[in-house]
Amino acid sequence: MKKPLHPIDFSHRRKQFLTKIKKGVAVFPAAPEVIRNNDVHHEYRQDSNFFYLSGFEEPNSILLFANQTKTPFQMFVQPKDTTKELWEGKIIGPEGAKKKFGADAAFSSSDPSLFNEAFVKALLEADVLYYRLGLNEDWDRRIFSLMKKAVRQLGRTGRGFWPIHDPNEILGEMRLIKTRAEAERLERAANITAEAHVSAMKIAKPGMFEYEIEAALYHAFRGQGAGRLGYGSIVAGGSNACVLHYVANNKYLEDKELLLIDAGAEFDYYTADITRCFPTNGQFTPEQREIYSAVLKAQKSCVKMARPGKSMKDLHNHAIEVLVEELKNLKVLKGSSASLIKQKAYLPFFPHGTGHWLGMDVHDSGRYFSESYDTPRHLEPGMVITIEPGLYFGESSKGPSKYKGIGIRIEDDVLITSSGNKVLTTGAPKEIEEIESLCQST
Ligand SMILES: [Mn+2]
Repeated sequence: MKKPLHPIDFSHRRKQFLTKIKKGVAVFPAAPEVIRNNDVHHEYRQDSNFFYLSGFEEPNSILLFANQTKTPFQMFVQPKDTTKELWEGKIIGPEGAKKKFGADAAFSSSDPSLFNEAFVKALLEADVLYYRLGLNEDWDRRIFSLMKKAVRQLGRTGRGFWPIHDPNEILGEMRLIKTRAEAERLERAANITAEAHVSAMKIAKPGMFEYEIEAALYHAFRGQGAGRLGYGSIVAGGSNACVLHYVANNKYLEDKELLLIDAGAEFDYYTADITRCFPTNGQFTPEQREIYSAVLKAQKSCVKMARPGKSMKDLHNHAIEVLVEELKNLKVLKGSSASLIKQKAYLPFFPHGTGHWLGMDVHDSGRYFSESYDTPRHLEPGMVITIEPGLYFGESSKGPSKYKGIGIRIEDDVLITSSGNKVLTTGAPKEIEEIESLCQST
């Protein structure tokens, strides 16, 4: 049995959020259901901010926050419906929303006028609206038309529209610093994902197809209780590794080529994000070893550097410095390091960033800069980041021909702590000897 996790305190999150919006009103529509074909839907996943504040997973729902009303947290949810429940499973309903999800008041969402009236009423007493524009055009139109209605109700006051703020600016900050319960879920996602990468190393052989490994990863994720993928798995053999967002996963794995896997399990709405590369036949070629060692050196050095007071930009600059030195040693680049860095001579080989915030979304919410968006912000205890430098020599690469087709990225998930950091993904080995011995075992 895995040790039980501390529960997520949704009511505490709501209290914090309500304090921050002051006299504002905030609206969160549930993620829309998306039709796949005819009457079949794509797999449903609740919107991250919606879930963060409610823990509520049903579609066709709305959260309405308004401090100055007697019911600061209102939910509009699907009504109970025995026929629908027969086909699709239990519906919580308004009563359940109050009892189990802490709503101060809850109503049916199937009668749109119930939300519309509550929203206009709350807006009339508010000074600002928190609503994320641009996610859903139907919703944008609905909100604008209700605001117009509210303005009309004000009469001739000379007052204009309510300013609209993106609630993600508040929630991004809240989500950025992980609580113990959140860190535990990320660690569980990381453990599940690491174990899946290890099993991929064990089973991959020349002659298999990328999708067989993709299927093995999914088996390992779901078999350990992960709800779903955190993002589409990248299972890229040979030069496919140089396609940064490769998704086809349908190539035959050749002897003497590397397999790059970038895949993460989502556990309880928190996702891991791990990348590992290993030789299909169990042994790195000398060229693969050279590039791998260069990336590993940069990656480990960045992990060492990750601590409060440093920024993501510092880590990226550091990765660039190490990789430029390594590329010079490998005779890929020539010249003074300072001018190579200034000219961005590394970009054809290292075209992406060194990491990102990680949490409910794989590229999680939260500012990367100071509040005025001008200087990189410092890392703080509780943040979880990825560290993922890479080097790529694609088919059209201008690098030495002996490196052609090699693409390497090594990615760990790192929790920033007061004394430095804790790597959550140590379960997936990254040292050459460990990888080779795992690949050679079955
Ligand atoms: Mn990543």
